[in-house]
This record gives sequence, structure tokens and C-alpha cells, in this order.
Amino acid sequence: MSDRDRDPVAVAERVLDAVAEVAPEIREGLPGRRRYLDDENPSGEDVLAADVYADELVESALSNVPGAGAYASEERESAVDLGGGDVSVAVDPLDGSSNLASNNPMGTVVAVYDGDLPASGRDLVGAGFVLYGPVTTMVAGTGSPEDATVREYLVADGDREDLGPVSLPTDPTVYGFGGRVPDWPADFAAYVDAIEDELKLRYGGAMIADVSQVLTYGGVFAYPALESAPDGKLRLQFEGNPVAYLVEGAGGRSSDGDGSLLDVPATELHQRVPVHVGNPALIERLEAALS
Ligand code: P6P
Repeated sequence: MSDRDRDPVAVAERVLDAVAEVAPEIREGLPGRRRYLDDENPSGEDVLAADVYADELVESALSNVPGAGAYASEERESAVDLGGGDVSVAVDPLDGSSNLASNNPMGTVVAVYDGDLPASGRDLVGAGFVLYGPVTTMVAGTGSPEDATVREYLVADGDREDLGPVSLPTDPTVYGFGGRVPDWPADFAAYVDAIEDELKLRYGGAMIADVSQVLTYGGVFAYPALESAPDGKLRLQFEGNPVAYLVEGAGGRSSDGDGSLLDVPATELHQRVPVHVGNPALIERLEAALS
């Protein structure tokens, strides 16, 4: 492999191409895999046949990518070595898979880190998500978080057809907050009281579909810290970091409540983190409310 091919950003581009290529096959396999297996993932969540199917397809697709080293999945306790080198890939193979029973959108999330897992968001060299909506699209970027350009692609036939740059609208329109209202800490609930007077509720139970609403219409998405779960629900390596990379690259901000998700220290592969992403002013108001 040449030095050019070994370049982590070039590896990230190939990883995103491979995920785009396998996306139609994942989508085609969903109808017959809506049943739950007698199993739990490392986060203690029920596993759908579709989760396992998507996980196996993505691993297989990435095993042919020169430079791809470790493969980690939300569905697996630990990473496997694809043998390609020092670039690590963390994947949520089917984010929001509980939406399959109700036929609502879900997606595949991919984070490409230059280094071993668990890794800091600052080690990202690329990230993306496939959205299985009415149309199969991908939002993705490569490069360091500080200079990533985020673009949308049509991936319905497995190629990445460039639809143009993604830029967060200046004026926010929508909000979506996870968890149950009685489980929200008082400071977050007070923030919501203000936001719900200003924006329209858009919450569908799949992070990347809800984040896609924010990227399209402007606003804020959060799965906050809860009274019952102070670290929230979403996983830093597989969900928080990649979505922070993409929203920040589109001109927005991310926060764990104190500062950028990309600066949250990585301590374990499946660690959870409160996730808040969206328009900068709304995230600044959130951090003030939680301080
Ligand atoms: P709740 C899907 O299971 C997921 O991990 C995210 O995609 C989504 O934002 C969240 O959980 C939904 O959680 O508690 O609303 O079902």
C-alpha cells in the first residue's frame, strides 16, 4: 500500500465509499428481519435480527478496505482486527432499529478514528451516517474535525452521488429531545420550557433521523443526562462523536453539557454521554442553563 493509500483521510474516504456501497443491501434485508433475537447488545438493549445482519454486512464490506484496522460495533463487546493498519472504525450498524417495527426512519452511523479505540473525537478523520428514509442518503465528511466539509450524497444504488454541501440553517425551526419528561433534570427541563415556546417538536426515536431534521431545518437535538441515567443513553464512540463531527462541520455546535463532545475523554468503548447538537446559540443557551 502506498503512503497516499495509507493516509488516514484516504482510508476514511474508502470506508465511507464501502458503507455507501453496502447500504442498499442493508435496506433490502430489513423487511425479513423485524424480529427480536434472544440476545442483548453490550449496552443491555434488545437485539433485532436486522442489527446483526447490518453489523455483519458492514464488517464484511470494511474487511476489503485497505488501511482499515480495528472494527468496533455497538452490537459487539470488543473490536475485531481487520488487519489493515492503525485506522479504527466504530459503527452503529442500525441506529434506531426499534423504528423498524413501526416502519420509521433509521440509519447506519460510521466514525473513522486515526488511532486505537476508545478514541477522542479529536482523532476523527471522517464520519458519516446513512439515512434509510423515503430516499437512502448519506451525510459525511473527511479530514480533521476542525476543517471537515460535510456533504450529502444519494446512495440508493450504492454509489455516492454528491448532492452538495450541508450547512446548518441560520434560523432554527425544530427541536427533538429524548428521554421521558419526568426523568429530565430540572435545569434541562427549564431549558426545554423556553425552547418549546420558540421551535416545533420533531422527535422520531432515531438519532440520525432527528439530527437530519436539525441539519435541514435548523434547531437542536438532545438526548440529555437523565435523573435515572446521568450519562444519558447515547454512546460516545458510535453516536456522540460522529454526530458532533458532522454538526460542527456543518456550522453548528455540540455539547455534553459543558463543552464540545469531541473533547470528552474516551475511557471505554461503550461509554455513554449526554448529547446535545444544533445551532450554536441554542447550544450556548443550553450550556448556560446547565451550568
Ligand atoms: P428512546 C435508538 O435506539 C437510539 O440509540 C438513538 O438512535 C435514539 O436517539 C434513541 O436511542 C432513542 O431513545 O429512549 O427515545 O427510545
